[in-house]
Amino acid sequence: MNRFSDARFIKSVYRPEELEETAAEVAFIGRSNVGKSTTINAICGKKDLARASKTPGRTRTINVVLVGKNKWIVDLPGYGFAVGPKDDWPRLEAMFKGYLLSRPSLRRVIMIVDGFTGASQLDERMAMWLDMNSLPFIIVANKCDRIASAKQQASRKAVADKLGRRPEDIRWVSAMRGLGMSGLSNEIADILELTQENRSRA
Ligand SMILES: Nc1nc2c(ncn2[C@@H]2O[C@H](COP(=O)(O)OP(=O)(O)OP(=O)(O)O)[C@@H](O)[C@H]2O)c(=O)[nH]1
Ligand SMILES: [Mg+2]
Repeated sequence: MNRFSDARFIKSVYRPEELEETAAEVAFIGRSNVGKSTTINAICGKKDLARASKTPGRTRTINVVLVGKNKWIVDLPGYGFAVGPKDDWPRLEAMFKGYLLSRPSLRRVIMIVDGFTGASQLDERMAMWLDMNSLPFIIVANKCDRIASAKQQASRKAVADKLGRRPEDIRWVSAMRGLGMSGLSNEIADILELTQENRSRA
């Protein structure tokens, strides 16, 4: 049974200081439009927990999904897309870096990259920043449904090379089509130590 079946959206905040302590949490980061919200929805098997949209830069707040007793999946704004007022990104960046640096119970950062267009320089910089700050992260390459099967291996290697990882360390998924999602869901449930008894209703 899906260990995320009781997941529900609980709140959006602008400031990390507004968040209480948790038992465990994971946070999703990645370029705007890469599929963070879609991936969270797919993991939880629900459609609208985290709002997904065609408009890049839609997620502007820290969004919290409760997935177990005092356990969260956190959806953060995407980086690398200038929308709204010109000076908006520094504010968003301060918010999300502030969040990442202030959570003792943050078990893992889930960094989503676009498997089709490849990892960007911004992704590379973010990976370096996470390493510099000793924040453990896993890399998920999404949108693999867009890649012809003959090109899968080369794409995988390109993403891994760019981010200084081995190809086998990258989780390759399509959140939209569900490919690779049960493995990723299980991995995240394990990271959060979710059990049936320990779901959000409990
Ligand atoms: N082909 C394909 N499209 C996808 C996949 N996952 C997400 N998308 C599409 O990509 C677009 C952006 O998805 P979101 O989940 O809103 O992306 P996000 O990373 O949350 O975006 P921001 O909140 O703006 O940072 C939507 O149109 C999705 O339908 C996938 O696996 N394959
Ligand atoms: Mg989003």
